[in-house]
Formats: sequence, structure tokens, C-alpha cells
Amino acid sequence: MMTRCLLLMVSAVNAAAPPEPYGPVPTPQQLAWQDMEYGMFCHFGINTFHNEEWTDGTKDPTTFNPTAFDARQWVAVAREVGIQYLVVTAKHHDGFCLFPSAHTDYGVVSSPWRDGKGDAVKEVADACREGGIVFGFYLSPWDRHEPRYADPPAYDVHFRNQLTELLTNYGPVGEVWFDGAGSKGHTYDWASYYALIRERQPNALIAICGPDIRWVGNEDGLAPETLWNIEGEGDGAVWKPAECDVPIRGSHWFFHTNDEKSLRDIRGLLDIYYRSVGNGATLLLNVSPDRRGLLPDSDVARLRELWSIVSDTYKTNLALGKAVEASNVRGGDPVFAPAKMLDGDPDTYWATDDGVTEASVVVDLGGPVTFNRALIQEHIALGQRVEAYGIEYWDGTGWREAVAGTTIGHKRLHRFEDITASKVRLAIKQAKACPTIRAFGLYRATLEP
Ligand code: FUL
Repeated sequence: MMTRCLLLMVSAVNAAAPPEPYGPVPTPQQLAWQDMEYGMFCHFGINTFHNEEWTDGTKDPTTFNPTAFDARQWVAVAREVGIQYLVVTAKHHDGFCLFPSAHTDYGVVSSPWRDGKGDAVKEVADACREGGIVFGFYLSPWDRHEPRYADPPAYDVHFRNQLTELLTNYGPVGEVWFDGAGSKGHTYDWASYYALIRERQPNALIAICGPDIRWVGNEDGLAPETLWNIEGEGDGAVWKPAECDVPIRGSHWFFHTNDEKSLRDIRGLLDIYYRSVGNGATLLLNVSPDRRGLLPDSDVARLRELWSIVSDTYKTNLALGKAVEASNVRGGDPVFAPAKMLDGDPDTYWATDDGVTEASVVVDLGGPVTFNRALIQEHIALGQRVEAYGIEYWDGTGWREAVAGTTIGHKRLHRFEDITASKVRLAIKQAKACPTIRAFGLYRATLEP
């Protein structure tokens, strides 16, 4: 009894409170979305049948006729290659609807596909739900077919009607993608669109022209190395993570015959992966279904190749469970010990005392280990903090820097040549508040070309 009381007293002394959040923090929906990391964009519609990216809204709807449409194939591929969410073009700039909208006949209803009774959005949403993939849709604000587009208030009503259909008839929606292209000079009642989405699908994130997810700023799939999840300043600052959208076939978002040659090679795709996910952003990789309504075999093979390399590289964290010591542990409390970065548990983290913004952790690998990749994650639920860090290794006589980085955020991945060392140090050099580090890992990539 006596011993037990003593133990209780000791743990009471050491129990430290978690750090206060620093700056804007993600919503639970944003957090879950950032954890997904990798999504698939599917541009499919009337353009698919015309070898054009932007048809003008006058193409005959009977030309839409996929011969073997199967959304389950899209989802089966996504699952197999590490993709967690899918965004389909319910309507692109041409106005052609992949769903039977009651507010226009320009769409699948006027096509020969499934005798005009098909609903491609429903098939995609159902396949996603069955396959455990989060479903999202793109609905182009710019509509080149709809006559009401010329009358903005009337078009707002029309657009909300279509949004209502998509938000009501297809089960849970994870992301709504609003493209800004073509809309210069047009006034939309964005606030009313957002209100409708919040009301019908409170868990859906609104991307690009929206409050929840920002466009990374290019269509190359590349996030900058210094990447803050924050937009705005002072009281106006909000949490807004970046999404990198990029086509797997370098030249087009929609399927075109004869452009298989623009399919990115594995090196290019790996670079994109490392410079999007590996720079703390989310990757939305576009794979266009072809005229059959299936993901092309060559693209599927490339997706498999990418995932086999990434999943093989990151399957074994060579630092997992290794002995580790930190220059500072929050309140001396084991709850915030550096071992929490190496326990594989996404909810635990190493934290320092308030005001300690420079600190390091030494991982003792217990003998020489060879690695050429490193991973770091911040516990962003409490805000983004780290501004500068390094990863160093003990070369027998001193510490040498393998990697110098700035921001971490959701995740940073680093590639470098083989290093063999028995001790590695993560040095946080500068942070806006006490660092909170969720994960640290060392890996060895062997399959990269
Ligand atoms: C752009 C569009 O104009 C392209 O056609 C494509 O949809 C891309 C994702 O966004 O703004």
C-alpha cells in the first residue's frame, strides 16, 4: 500500500499538462484529410470523347458513350495503390453532367450510355463507399453550356440546385472541389454555396475556391520546401492545408487518345510524391478514365510501380522502439518522452517545456544501421511550430548533418545517399513554440530506379 501511494505521488508530480495550441489549428475534418495524404482525381466527361480539355458546351451529348464503364475498377486500383480519396468531375466547364440532374438535360440523361438511365456519380460514390475510399466531387462553377450562366443571380440558384443534388443523393462527401478557371469577371454567391455544403455535408471540406483546403499554386504536383498550413496573418490567420493536383499524363487532365507517351516516368512520379506528400502537402494525382470508362492499363501499372516503391521503402522504421534521449522532456513526464515519436502511435508525441524551442533527441540504433530516407511529423493538432531542424548522425568522432530542413507540418520526407551510423540526432533549431513531434523514422529505400 505504502509503495503504491509513493508511486502515485511520484506520477502526480511528473504529470505535465499538454502544450496549449499554438496559432490556428486544424478542424478534426482537416486533420483526418491531411492524414489521408494521397488522393486520385478523375477527370471524365464529354471531353473524354473528343480529345479536348475544354469543350465549349455544344458537343452532342450522344457522343458520351463509355463502352465498359466500371467505377469499381477505379476504386479497386485506388485501394491497391495507397490512394485514400477520390474526386470525380461531376460537371466540368462544358456543363455536361455525369449525374442525372433535374436542372439540365445536358449530361448522361441525353446520352446512349445505359440508355440514358446511368448515373456515373452514383456508381463512383457507391464504389468508394464499398471500397472504403473517401468520395469527393468537382463541380465547375464556370458553365459554358448553361444559358443562366449569363445571369449570375439566376445561375447561383441553378448552381445551388445542382450542389443540393450532389450533396443529398450520394451519401457522405469528403471533399468538394471548386475550380477557379474561366470565372474571371463572374460574380458567384460563394457564401451561399458554402452554407449549403455545411448544412448538408458538415464533414465535407471545400477546396481551392473555398475555406478549407488551398491550391498549392501550380499544376506540377510540387509544394515548396517551406510550407505552412496557415493562411492569413494575425487574427485573420486560419488553418488551410495545401493540395497538389497534377495529371499522371503530363499533358492532359482528360483522357486523349495517343498521349500515352506523356505518362510520367517513375522517377518523375517519385519526385512529385516526395515534393508533395514529402513536403507536408496532400497529393491529388489525376488519372483519367479512358473511353471505355476504365483507368488505362499503362497508368494503372505506373501507379502500382509508385506504390510498390513507396510502401516498400516505408514499411520498416529502423528507429522504431530504439533507445532515445531528449535534451528536454515536458515536465519530465513520460507521456511526452521522445520514445513517443518512435512508438508508431499517431496520437502520441514528444514535447518540450514551454519556452524551450531549441531541443534535440538522440536515437541510439544499438549498432551500425544503414539508411537513406528520413521521416518527421509534427503533432499538428496543436498547431504548426517548427521553423528549422536538422538530422545528424554520429560518424565516430562528431555529429554530421545529413539533412537541414525548415518546416515539418504534417510530414517531411528526406532522400539522401546511404548513411551508416549507430546514433542519429534530430535537432530542432528553431520553433514558434515548444515543438510537438509525432513521429520520426529512418528507412532504407532499395527499389528506386
Ligand atoms: C483547371 C481546369 O481548367 C482544368 O481543366 C482541370 O480541371 C484542372 C484541375 O483545373 O483549372
